[in-house]
Amino acid sequence: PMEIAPDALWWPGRLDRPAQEALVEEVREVLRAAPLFQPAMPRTGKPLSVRMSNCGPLGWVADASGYRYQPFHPETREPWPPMPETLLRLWADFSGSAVPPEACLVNWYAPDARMGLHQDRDEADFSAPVLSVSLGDTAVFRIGGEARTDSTRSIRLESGDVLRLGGRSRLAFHGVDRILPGTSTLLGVEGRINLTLRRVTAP
Ligand code: MD3
Ligand code: FE
Repeated sequence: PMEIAPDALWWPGRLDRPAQEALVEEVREVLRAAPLFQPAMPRTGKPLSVRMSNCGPLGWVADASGYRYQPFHPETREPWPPMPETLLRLWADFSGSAVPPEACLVNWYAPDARMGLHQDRDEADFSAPVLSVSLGDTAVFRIGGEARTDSTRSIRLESGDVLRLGGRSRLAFHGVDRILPGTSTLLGVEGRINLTLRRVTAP
């Protein structure tokens, strides 16, 4: 892998096309049980452009009352569907963590969606890495340091890429500047899916 920031490892094209297709099928099954919802900014209630869902015991949600992890879908109130075996295996292969992931956030980017520069701080355990898998259209991804003003570098995350954010990169600022529509045929529509697998609770 390539180290794109201290302790941030990037495996470009790590999943071949059949593996990507199998993952997309599993994501579709997750989304049948737990439909995409539109998260909103705390306080203002301004909608984020990325739509989301989750699988696993806990899921990340965002609404006017705040950002948090909870065990059920914010609209259906149903428990999140189980984490597919394929994702558990990916975590075992890439995370370097001996314990299973507790949450998989599914992010859906329409061609015009983006994600502003932010830190992931809603987890009670920063010792475990975050594992990201990209599917569909390419994203222009930006990563900096632990201060918002630190310099950033940007890379193009393509379908099948795997990224592990651990150690010194776990609290790095990062975001998605834009999607490059039409760069992948995987999903049959323009847009991108990103999966992030995480530990959430204190060790
Ligand atoms: C760096 N997702 O869900 S994945 C997120 O492409 C998020 O959907 C982006 O940022 C996406 O919070 C980026 C790569 C990623 C994920 C988590 C990180 C980079 C990270 C956590 C810490 C540092
Ligand atoms: Fe993030």
